[in-house]
Amino acid sequence: MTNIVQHFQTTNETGEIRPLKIGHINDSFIVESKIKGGESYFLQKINHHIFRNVVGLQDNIRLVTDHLRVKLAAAGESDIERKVLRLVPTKTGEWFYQDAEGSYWRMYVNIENTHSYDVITAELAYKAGEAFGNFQCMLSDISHDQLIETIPNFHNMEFRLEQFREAVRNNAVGRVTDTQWMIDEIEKRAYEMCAPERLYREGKLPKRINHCDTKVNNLLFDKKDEPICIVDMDTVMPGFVMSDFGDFMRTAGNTGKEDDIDLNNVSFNMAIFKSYTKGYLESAKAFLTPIEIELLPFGARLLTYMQLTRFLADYLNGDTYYKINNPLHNLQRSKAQFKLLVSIEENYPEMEAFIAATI
Ligand code: GN1
Ligand code: MG
Repeated sequence: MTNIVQHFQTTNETGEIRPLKIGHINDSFIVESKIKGGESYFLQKINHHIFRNVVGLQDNIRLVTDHLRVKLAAAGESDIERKVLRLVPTKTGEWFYQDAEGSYWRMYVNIENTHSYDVITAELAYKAGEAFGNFQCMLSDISHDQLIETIPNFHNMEFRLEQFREAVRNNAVGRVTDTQWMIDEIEKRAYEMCAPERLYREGKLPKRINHCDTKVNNLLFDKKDEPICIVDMDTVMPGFVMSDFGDFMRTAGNTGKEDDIDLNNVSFNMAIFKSYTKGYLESAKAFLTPIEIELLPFGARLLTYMQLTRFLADYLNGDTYYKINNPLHNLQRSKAQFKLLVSIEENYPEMEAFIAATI
């Protein structure tokens, strides 16, 4: 591993290299400095079977992080190096390094003395809402053609359903019979869940630059529990704002874990929804259209449904996409997402009423 690190423009001698157990796609490591107090780094092996255009991916990240730095400076913010990720170039001036085996590596400066949450309080959810609203706001003037879709059609529900149906048709590892009940539940909701794509085609719903992976733990907090930096920029691309809103709800609003074995733990937490929505609308209301605000609760349903569809498709395909801990992991994830979806559906009228009363 030191072998890899030496190709990057680090400012100090490399100390310990620790693997991190985060994410379902890339492999991540912390590279400590040998000398105490020196800069540490966040090293990642990019899964290039999933992110096929690594050059485009890294260009996106560079463009977005540079843009955020300019925006924060213009707003008079201090401590900008802790508020935006900084890519470390290789010694030959590139934004990634490809090793002899063909693997792609990238490095960021590690933002120290920060933490993230898998479970969050309502108070922190309010701050998180403001932070993600600001993030979208700062990116709103990047023109869409400057960014590539690092994974084409990433949050396109029609496309995800096509992939899902193909997985059902192929039945590659014979898992369809046992999961037919969940396949039916997905199909029952399929037409409704594609409504945003139809609204987009009709010109009624815009796309904006989104983060597209707003899991609660992709927001770093500082020692005072203030949001400091949004991380994991792999999927920043145009999409519906309800997607980012919805993915935060799917993760932070879940009283259980994404892959909880005990489904009794899984339900939707309305207090988190209310606080996050308040914070988010405070920073995002100025640029959102009425239909975008109205559809925010739909986003919570959509992203949970989409994740269910993606996990189950992967289970049916024989676990080719997400990292798994055990052979039933994707099934377990699917069941937990389905339970959450049902709970969101039960709370949906109250969510809509809350939005209507807030605006
Ligand atoms: C993947 O690897 P990670 O945790 O950043 C996935 C997201 C899913 C998420 C589910 C590129 O994100 O879309 O929502 O797992 N990322 C990709 O936890 O597919
Ligand atoms: Mg991610």
